[in-house]
Amino acid sequence: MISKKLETAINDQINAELYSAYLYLSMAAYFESKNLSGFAGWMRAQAQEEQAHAMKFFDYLNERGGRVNLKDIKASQSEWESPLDVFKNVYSHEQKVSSLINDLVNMAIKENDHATNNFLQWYVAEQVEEEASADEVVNKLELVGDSGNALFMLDRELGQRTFTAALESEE
Ligand code: OFO
Repeated sequence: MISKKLETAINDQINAELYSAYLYLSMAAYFESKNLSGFAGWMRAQAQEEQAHAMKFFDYLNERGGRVNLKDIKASQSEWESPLDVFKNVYSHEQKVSSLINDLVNMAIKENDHATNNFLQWYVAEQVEEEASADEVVNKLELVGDSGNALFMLDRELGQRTFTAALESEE
C-alpha cells in the first residue's frame, strides 16, 4: 500500500497534469482564434496526452490502494503575444513539470518505495521528450521570424500530429 505522503503528492500531480491539459486546450483556443488550425491541432493532441498522463497516475494510485482526490483546476492564461510566445511558455511549463516529477522520484526513493520509483521512470523519460518537442518548435518559430509563408508551412507540419492512445497507455 502506498504511503499517505505519496498519495497526497500523486494527487497533486494528477491536478498538475490536468492543469497542463487545460493550459494546452487554452493554447488551442488561442490558435483557433488566429486561424492557425495546425498549431491548434498540435495543442489539442498535447492536451489529450496530458489527460492520459493524469489517468496513468489515477490508475496507479488505485492499484496501490490509494484514494484519488480531484481538486479544483486553476484557470489558465488565455492570451499570448505570438506563436513563439506560446511555445516558449510550453517549454518553460514542461521544465516545471519535469522538476515536479523529479521531486516525486526523490520522495519515492526516500520512502524506499521501489514500485513507485519504477512507475515514475516512465514519466522521467516522457519529460525528456516533452521538453525536446517544445524546444524544437521554439527553434523553428525563431527561424520563421516574420515570414507569413514559413508560418503557414509550419502550421501544416504541426497539424499532422495525432494523439495515439495506444502508445500513451503503454507501461
Ligand atoms: Fe504531462 O507532461 Fe506535459 O505537462
